[in-house]
Amino acid sequence: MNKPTGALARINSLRRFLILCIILPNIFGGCAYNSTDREQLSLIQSTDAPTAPPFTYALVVKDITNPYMIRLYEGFSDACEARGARARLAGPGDSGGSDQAQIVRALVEEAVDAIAIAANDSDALSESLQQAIARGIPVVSLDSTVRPQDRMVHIQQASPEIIGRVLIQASAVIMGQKGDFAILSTTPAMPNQAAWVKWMLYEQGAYSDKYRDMRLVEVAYGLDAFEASAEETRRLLRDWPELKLIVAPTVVGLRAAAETIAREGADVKVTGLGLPSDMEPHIKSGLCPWMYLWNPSEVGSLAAYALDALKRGTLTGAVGEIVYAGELGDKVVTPSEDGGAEIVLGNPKMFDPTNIMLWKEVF
Ligand code: RAM
Repeated sequence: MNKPTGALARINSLRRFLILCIILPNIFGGCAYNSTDREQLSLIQSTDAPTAPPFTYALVVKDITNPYMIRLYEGFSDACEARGARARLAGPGDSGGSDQAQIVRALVEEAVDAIAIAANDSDALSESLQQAIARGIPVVSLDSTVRPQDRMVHIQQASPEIIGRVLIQASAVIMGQKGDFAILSTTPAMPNQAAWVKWMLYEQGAYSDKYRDMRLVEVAYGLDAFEASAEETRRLLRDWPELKLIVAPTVVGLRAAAETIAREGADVKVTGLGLPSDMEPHIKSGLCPWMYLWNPSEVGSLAAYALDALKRGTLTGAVGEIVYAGELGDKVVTPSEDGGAEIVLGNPKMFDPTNIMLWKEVF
């Protein structure tokens, strides 16, 4: 074996010296420790690896003006801090979608350490996410999926099947299982919205007897933008004078529909996925008898813990793996309905007059 030289030799000789310091006092009552040793000790300290800069994890949201996305980031950044990493927020100024790929490419060039993304359009993102993966940058999707091959794992707020089917079941109860209703979504390409609408249509079709007196007049699209969603609501009220309910699986669309109906004084109800802090007046007035969601901050937090585990090599995203997620506890990777893998946060929560005053303070 080669004799150690240089810093390693000095480290070894100092180590022997320090061991003698421990042994000798028991024999000779003390240990000479002179300036040469101090220099050698400082040498060891100076050869210690400099403290590595913290990892930087980027969250690419659908639209930085969407309050739901800001709450995703709040949880994401808190969890990054808990893991000693830096958080970066990025995203288009609207949900038009085209800028997300450009933003991902810029983050790849910046060599961020990991990327989490809520997709506007999974097809449009594929090439840029493949560039990230090719550079060794771990990628997860959260809230809205990208293709399984473009991510290590998806962070799923709740089962898309449960969300879609529960929204139709709730719509049926609210409108007395008869009359005209419309769905107000965002865009046909948004992965989470498309999955929820698919399951809404499945529920209505699979149980056609139960819903035989309900007529779905349209699936309308408000782009996850308040004004566009409000305009779509006004158009639905004009085009379908017998409309009894609008169900909106988007926090922006649900708030826009509720506020537009209230302003127009129309006798139409709403339900869907909403932020309690947005919807409290409409829950209390009965315009929205009840609605559903999950805590977006927890979705963001779970994504950050997953990215950190991927970056540190304690997670690959394979089904069956367990990831530590702080206050959320340990979460398991399970198969997702798109053929990939996901980590599911939990089930949707229901918000109604009995609990809205509590939850509006939370998110
Ligand atoms: C909108 C977005 C988001 C969705 C929520 C419920 O803010 O479409 O992706 O999860 O609504």
